[in-house]
Amino acid sequence: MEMTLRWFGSEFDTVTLQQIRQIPGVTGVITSLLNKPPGDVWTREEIQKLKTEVEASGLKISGIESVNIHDAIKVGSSDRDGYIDNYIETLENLGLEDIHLVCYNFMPVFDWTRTELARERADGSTVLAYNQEAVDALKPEEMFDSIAGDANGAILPGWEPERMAKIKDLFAMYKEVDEEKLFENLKYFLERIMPICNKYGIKMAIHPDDPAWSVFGLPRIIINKENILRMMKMVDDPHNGVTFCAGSYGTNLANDLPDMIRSLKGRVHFAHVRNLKFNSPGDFEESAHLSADGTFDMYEIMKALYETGFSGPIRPDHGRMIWGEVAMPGYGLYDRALGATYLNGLWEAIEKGAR
Ligand code: CS2
Ligand code: MN
Repeated sequence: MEMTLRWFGSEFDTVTLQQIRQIPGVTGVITSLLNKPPGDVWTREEIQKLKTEVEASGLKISGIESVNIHDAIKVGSSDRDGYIDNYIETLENLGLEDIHLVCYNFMPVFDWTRTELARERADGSTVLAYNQEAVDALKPEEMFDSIAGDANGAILPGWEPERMAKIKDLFAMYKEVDEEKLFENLKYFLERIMPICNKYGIKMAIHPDDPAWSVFGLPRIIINKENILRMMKMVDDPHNGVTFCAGSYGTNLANDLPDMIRSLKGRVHFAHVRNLKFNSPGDFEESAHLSADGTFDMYEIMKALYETGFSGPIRPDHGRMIWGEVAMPGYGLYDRALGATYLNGLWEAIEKGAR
């Protein structure tokens, strides 16, 4: 595996490439052109510029998170082919720039959903948290306002104000889309992009829906073992793979995370490894990465990755806000650096123990 950190680009991130470079064992970043609206082509020049900047710091681009999918593709509307053509062009430009991993998601309207961005814990750190009763009490259009105030001024990826302003239209677009339709539209998209992925060796890594169930009545499909195996089978190409995000699949306690990793052998192209602490099945918070601080056995998760021969990029996911840092919620430097170091330690022990 290759230890990485997510980096949003110098214009948007409070964390610098130089800081990331000093985290022991981190050799690459997972990045994006954050200001590109879904559906636009990423030009070679733009990608080159990003790459030059990252490489000048001594790091590499280990993958893109995310090239977002336009809603027309998810809904399957009549104009989807033009957007897929643009996506293919972006993939080609990434391939030509020697970038071979693309993370994306197929979540309708909302990307990840949390009800608090700064829940205070006993040690004074703050974390992102989710409470089902709080969601049930909100209308979708209130969701954005209810969390935006806690974002430390950052624009949250997936929650861009321009998109949220059109939230009612977005909901209307998805009215006729149920789970079956979403699967069909995903299949259509993947079948169209697989030739370019094969040509350039680009691994597509779908990110699970977070939380892993339907919110506000919207269909969600990338939520459990059954559905993800169905997806792997429906487009049975090694370039059609997954981002195994422990914190997202883990929102549903019925998901056995190490077992899911084992069942996806060879198709896990990217891993997000983080922990959650459940206070009840409908209430969880994003704890420190350490097993002892949360509900998951992080050793077993890393061991399943190791034993299935996982060799792709891995990154700590959302961290707590600690030591007075002000940053995009979940994406400060300090706790993610601790997470990377912890995950590296687990990996070293597993690797040496296996000899
Ligand atoms: C990420 C997702 O910050 C996060 O919660 O895990 O937003 C993720 O980047 C996207 O869903 C991937 O397309
Ligand atoms: Mn994730």
